[in-house]
Amino acid sequence: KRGTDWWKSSVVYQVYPSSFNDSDGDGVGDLPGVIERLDYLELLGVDVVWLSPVYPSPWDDNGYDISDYLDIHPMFGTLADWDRLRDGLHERGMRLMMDLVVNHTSDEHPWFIESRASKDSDKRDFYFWRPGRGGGPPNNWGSVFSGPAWTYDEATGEYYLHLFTRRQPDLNWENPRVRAAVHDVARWWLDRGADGFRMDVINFVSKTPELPSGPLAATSGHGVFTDYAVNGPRLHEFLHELHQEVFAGRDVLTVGEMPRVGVEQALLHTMVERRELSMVFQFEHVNLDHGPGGKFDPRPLDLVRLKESLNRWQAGLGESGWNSLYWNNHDQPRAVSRFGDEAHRVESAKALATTLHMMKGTPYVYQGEELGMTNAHMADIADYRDVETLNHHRAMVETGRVNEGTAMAAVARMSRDNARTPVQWDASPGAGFTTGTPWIGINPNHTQINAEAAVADPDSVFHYYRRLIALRKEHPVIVHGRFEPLLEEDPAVYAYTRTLDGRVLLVTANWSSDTVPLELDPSVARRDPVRLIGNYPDEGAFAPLRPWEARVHLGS
Ligand code: TEU
Repeated sequence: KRGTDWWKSSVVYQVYPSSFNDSDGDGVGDLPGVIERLDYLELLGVDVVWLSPVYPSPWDDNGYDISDYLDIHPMFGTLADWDRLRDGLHERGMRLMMDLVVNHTSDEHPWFIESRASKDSDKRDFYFWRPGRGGGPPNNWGSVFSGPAWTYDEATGEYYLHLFTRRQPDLNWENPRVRAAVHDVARWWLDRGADGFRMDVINFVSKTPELPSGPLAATSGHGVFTDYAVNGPRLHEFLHELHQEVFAGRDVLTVGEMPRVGVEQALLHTMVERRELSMVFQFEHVNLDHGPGGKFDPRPLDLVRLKESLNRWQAGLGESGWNSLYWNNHDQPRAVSRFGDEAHRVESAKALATTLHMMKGTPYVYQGEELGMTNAHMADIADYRDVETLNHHRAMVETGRVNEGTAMAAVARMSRDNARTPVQWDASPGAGFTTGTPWIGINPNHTQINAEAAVADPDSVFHYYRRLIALRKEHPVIVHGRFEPLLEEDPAVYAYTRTLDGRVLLVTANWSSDTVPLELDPSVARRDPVRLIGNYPDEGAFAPLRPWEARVHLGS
């Protein structure tokens, strides 16, 4: 459906290519491997595939450090393979969204190589170069991945800024030539047939020009850059310019990844008349279980706080903005382990999916989430690959701030590698992912949890996702209905309604392993509610909810 807001009734599936499917036995997933699984994705019923970076990269941050925006990393294949993937998706009526990582490049990108070569380089102000201050960095900012956010470069005696690793220098978007270069990259992929972009930490691209030091972080000893390098003064201007220069007149889906964005800003970013983005990824709900020390200082999740947050986003963007909806991605632990309960794995995976997919917004399914894949539970730091995990583990243990056991428990619970173990296609030794040695360990539970078993089992998490996704196409109330929360203070039940043209969708889910009463007046579902989907035998809309029971009823 060209020209309409097709992305409002779409479901997006995220492929993290190095862990998705390896076609040539080198232990790393690749583009031909994705093409091999297009029938599986079509069966699931997803509409868009978001492909995490597949560009040439030295792989310091698993491809989020790009050295050539206009090619394919040889380990993934070639541009001809990309064209075949694009055609394979389009033939199936599906779309392909690329990952645009333009807050920073790799330090091996030609732009940075030229920039660092000399102070008079033509590309010098493509990046943030500053003299030191008092024998140290220009300000006190710390990197997201631990350590300082500045690295001294001997060759020209100045420091350069990197909010992530030192091999991910930040691009200077104050420079109109940088913005024009980014526009050219985006246009190139759209002209080649891409259908949109997920835009990496795109709310980091406007910084306060003076780059002032920030308040000290709780544990790192470095300053926090959030006040000066996130949601900065020219962000709306830069995004509107990008829209007008590249997206205007095209039928594209754009989603801006925005750590620390609030509802008010997200509304401004997603109101269609402001011509910025289709939607954003916000992070409030995936930061609720972070302690003062951040993600590796985890705390138990409180459902009432989760409901308050997500319900506020539903209310805030519901009428004139648009929400993305996600529990998982390649940066987050697996939802069934983090928000659900592995002791009730299948029921809780279905309950989490029901809670999310019936909300107002565009749902995102992360590879393996539709199988109820769990965290990896790797107990040895040598099994981890993620630079964020390894850096923070080192920072915790080397400083003695945290004992080894506590550090490993935090890593096992929160590491991004939990989402990056290979997709479990079958019960064979290589899980149907590879015939070689995988770049990261395969979860031993692939013998039970795998796509082959799931597709064959009508009661699997997979077929439940397939039916949830199909409901979105069948019932306009799911896409357009007004969201209204219920039982906000209930510690175990997530409940809400969606209302459109006299029809009411009642969604209830028990986020606990106890059977709990459902204290709702039957009038909330109008008359004769009919169950559309549920993960237990149907005992009616208002019967007590069994452990991790979820239900969707439609009344009118
Ligand atoms: O992530 C942004 C980001 O800050 C995440 O790293 C996440 O918030 C962090 O893991 C929380 O501890 C994007 C990409 O999704 C991520 O994979 C990259 O590592 C990062 O940017 C740098 O490109």
